[in-house]
Formats: sequence, structure tokens, C-alpha cells
Amino acid sequence: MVLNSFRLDNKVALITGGSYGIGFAIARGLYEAGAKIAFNDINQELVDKGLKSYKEAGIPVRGYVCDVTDEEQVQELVRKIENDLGVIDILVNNAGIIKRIPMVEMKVEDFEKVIDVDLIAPFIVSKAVIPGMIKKGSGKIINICSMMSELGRETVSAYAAAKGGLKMLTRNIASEYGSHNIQCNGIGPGYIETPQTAPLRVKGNPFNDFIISKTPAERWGRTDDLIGPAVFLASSASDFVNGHILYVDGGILAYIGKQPN
Ligand code: NAP
Ligand code: GCO
Repeated sequence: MVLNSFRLDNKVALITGGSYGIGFAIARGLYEAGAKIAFNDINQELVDKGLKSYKEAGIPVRGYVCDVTDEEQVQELVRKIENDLGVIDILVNNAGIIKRIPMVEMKVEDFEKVIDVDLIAPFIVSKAVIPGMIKKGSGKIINICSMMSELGRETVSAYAAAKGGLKMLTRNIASEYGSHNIQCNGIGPGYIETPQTAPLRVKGNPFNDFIISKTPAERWGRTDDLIGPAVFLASSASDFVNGHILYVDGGILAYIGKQPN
């Protein structure tokens, strides 16, 4: 029964930065497919916010405070989850930040901070989780990439460098650990309605119309648009998919943009 291959029963999933937004939606989808859910966020306030949201959605979760850029905190996080729920089967490297600053005006420390969270942290968390997956004989890693894994634009140099690097880290983990039955893939969301893009969607911001003109679907993405792709890449249905970046972008990457009337 092909649909059974999309089930995640008895699997343990960690979604980093999962208090809200894309991470929260993906966690909800993995739960509905049968997984046990753990999430972390950078401080107790955000974890509490997430726990409240998950409770309101009727989703039992474990929430942990952990800064994913801190290797000691990440190793402690993995130990706690293994103790509370079991070995992590599915890792979603979702935590991320963006700083929109023209490159020549950007401080080095700002550039470094984005690289730390969006590229080095997925390395740190994957490095902590893979040994358990090797022992178990299977594992799924899903890195949340971006349109900026493929495209550049003004003011997002650090973010594009990080997300481009995350695409290649995804391919390298796939290459290095595929023989252990670990599949590492990426999801590249288009422009999605979350707090991170709220400044771009304010009424009258020309960027809002620009994105609509660049998206064949003629709409911003919704976090729910990412759930099916995430369940697919977390499940045995994708056991022979490895090193792939699945763009969930309404067609942006395929489209030159709406032609002038
Ligand atoms: P977001 O605001 O980027 O959410 C990311 C989450 O990660 C937040 O809860 C954030 O906490 C947390 N976080 C940040 N730094 C962290 C750290 N050092 N340790 C632990 N947690 C940390 O919202 P989003 O739009 O849902 O983005 C989720 C992911 O999708 C990100 O990787 C983003 O780059 C990517 N993405 C987003 C879009 C989009 O259009 N929204 C499109 C493509 C890709 P804070 O609230 O404190 O920042
Ligand atoms: C931006 C946006 C994008 C989205 C996303 C697109 O400022 O261009 O924040 O980067 O967050 O990454 O896929």
C-alpha cells in the first residue's frame, strides 16, 4: 500500500527553531503522519510560545531551549531527546535568521552571525544526530534552504551565501552518509507568509507586487504548502531520493516573470 510509505509511526523528529512559522507547520505535518515531535528554540520565551501553540493544536511535543550555534548545547539537546523520546530518526534543520543590509554597509559580525545560524548550525546539529542514525541503520535529514540557494538579490548577501552553502552541505551529507541508509535532502521554500517575510509584505511595499509577478501561482506561499514535501522527504517514500533540493516555490525558479502587457 503506497500510502503506508508516507507514514512516520514511531519515528522521532527534531525540528530546530520550531516555535512558529515553517518549522511549526512541518512539525504538525510530521506529527499527523505519526512522528513523535521535539523542537527547540533559542530561549524559554519562544519555547513556551511554541508549547502553547502546539497544545492549542492538540499536538504533544517536547520543547527544549537550545542555541543551535552552540555545539555543547546541541549535544546536550540530542542527549535529552534520546533520553525522553529515543534516537532521532528525522532532523529538520529549520532554525534560521536573515539580515537585509546592502553588502558594502554590512558589518562582518552581521555576516558571520547569519552564516553561523543558517549554515554552521545545520552542520553542528547534523554532526550531533548522524551517529545515532548510523547506529540505528537509517535516518532522514531535511535542510530548509531557500530561493537564495539559487538566486541572489539586493541586501541578502550573507543569507544567500549561507543558503547556497546549505545546498552543498546537503549534497555532501548525502554523499558521505548515504551508505548508512541516511538520506539528506533540502526543501527550498519560495516566498512564504511568515514573520520573517512580514516586512516584505506590508501594504504598498512594491516588493509584494514584485513577488506576485515572479510567481506563476500569483500568490505568496503558505506554511501549509511545505507540509506534504516535508512528510515525503521524512518518510520511506523518499528512500532513494538523496542530495535533492525540492523547491516549493509556486514556480518562481522556472519563470522569467510576468511579461509586460
Ligand atoms: P524564522 O523567523 O526564520 O524562524 C526561524 C526560527 O528559528 C525562529 O523561531 C527563530 O527564533 C529560530 N532561531 C533563530 N536563531 C536560532 C538559534 N541560534 N537557535 C535556535 N533557534 C533559532 O521564520 P520562518 O520564515 O519560518 O523560517 C524558517 C526557515 O525557513 C529559516 O531557515 C528560513 O531561512 C527559511 N525560509 C523561509 C522562507 C520564508 O519565505 N519565510 C523562505 C525560504 C526559506 P527567533 O524568533 O528568535 O529568530
Ligand atoms: C528575502 C526573503 C527571502 C525568503 C526566502 C526565499 O528577503 O528575499 O526573506 O530570502 O525568506 O529565503 O526563498
